[in-house]
Amino acid sequence: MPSKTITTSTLSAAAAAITLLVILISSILLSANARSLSGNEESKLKVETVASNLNIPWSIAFAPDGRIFFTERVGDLRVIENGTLKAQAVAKIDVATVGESGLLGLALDPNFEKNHFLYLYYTYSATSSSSTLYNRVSRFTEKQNTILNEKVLLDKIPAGTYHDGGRIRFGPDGKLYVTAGDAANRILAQDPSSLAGKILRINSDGGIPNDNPFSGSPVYSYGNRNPEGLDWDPSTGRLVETEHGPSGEMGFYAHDEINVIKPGKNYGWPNVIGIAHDSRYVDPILQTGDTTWAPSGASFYHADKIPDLKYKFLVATLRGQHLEVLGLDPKEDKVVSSEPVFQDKYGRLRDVEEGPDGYLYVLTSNRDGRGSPAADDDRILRISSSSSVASSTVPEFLSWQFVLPFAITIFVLTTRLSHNLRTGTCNSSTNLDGRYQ
Ligand SMILES: [Ca+2]
Repeated sequence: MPSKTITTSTLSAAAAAITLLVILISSILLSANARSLSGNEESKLKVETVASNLNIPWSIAFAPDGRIFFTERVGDLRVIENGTLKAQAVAKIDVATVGESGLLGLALDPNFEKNHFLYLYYTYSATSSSSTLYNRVSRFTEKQNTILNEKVLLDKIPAGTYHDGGRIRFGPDGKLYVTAGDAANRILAQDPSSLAGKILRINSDGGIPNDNPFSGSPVYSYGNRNPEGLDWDPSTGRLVETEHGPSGEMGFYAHDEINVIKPGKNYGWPNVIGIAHDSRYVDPILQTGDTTWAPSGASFYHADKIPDLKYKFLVATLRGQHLEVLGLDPKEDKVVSSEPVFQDKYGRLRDVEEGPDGYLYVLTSNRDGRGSPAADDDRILRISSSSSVASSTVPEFLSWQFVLPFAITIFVLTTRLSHNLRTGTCNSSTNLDGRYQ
């Protein structure tokens, strides 16, 4: 029978080795998972074309049954089913397509599986003979790749050749958020009675939520020049928005903005531009200075398929011709990292959305009159990870939150066990009675 001394030292050595091994393995795996975005992020991404020869795709949405709906600015709502783009449009909306206007935003109801409600944002002419344009948000019922029963939810949003906003997205609160541009009439952005130059918030039936910041009004924030993208940070719940800066107004250019949108706040346009340090207005958390991105659709990335992008805020840029990858501080409203990918590779980018498959879908906008379209433009691109390491994820049981307590527990137990063996006592909670005595 081995002596207590030999048993104790052998046990201690074995436990220490196990503890070290667990820490070592998890360190290796975690360091692989925690790669920073610095340098050559693009080489880790694989790009495939999902659909081509499109006409200015503007917004994309994923149905729970696997179908992918998207808008084309010329007025077509289209669908990809079983991986194939249907030649026939789901609907042809009678839109005004002057300059930046047309069929823009698209959202599916959070309860689409049951109610088949589909929401569109589009520009129309006030009358057939009028040059007055408006934008509106309407709800339709989708039925076997057609849409029926239009119900106008929000109407007479000022529209124009330029600055039509147009993104619509459901928030985690179940409300529908709408980005409205200033319609090139900048004074409207500061007018609380106008729907132009605002972030708007409505119920899914068009009603005004009781907790909106201005009673009876869909206005959620104001002083927004031409916002075209918004999403909610999964780690903090904050609403982050993209906004085009000036293109010659009052002699100013560029200064595109990323803003954290808070209810009832004034984001400055046209009284101030970029970061103004003026307490009357909320400053952007990022401005592009003299560089123009022309930021459009944007999404936070939630999935595990592309680990380097997890929780990053991704921005599709038009003039900038890249996808901007932004890291936001989880505690403060500030940007802590910024890296462009796909610079000049696919041209102008209109929207980026995460699919239910965990891949990213990016819409090009090279036929919008400002690009240099390739033969097969426009396209919908699917972004995945090119590296097998990057596409695998660290199992949850190897996360630090688990590993550290586990290692500490092993250490404490073995230390206590060694002590007990040396002193010949044993705590009943370690359940070792009879084994070593
Ligand atoms: Ca601003």
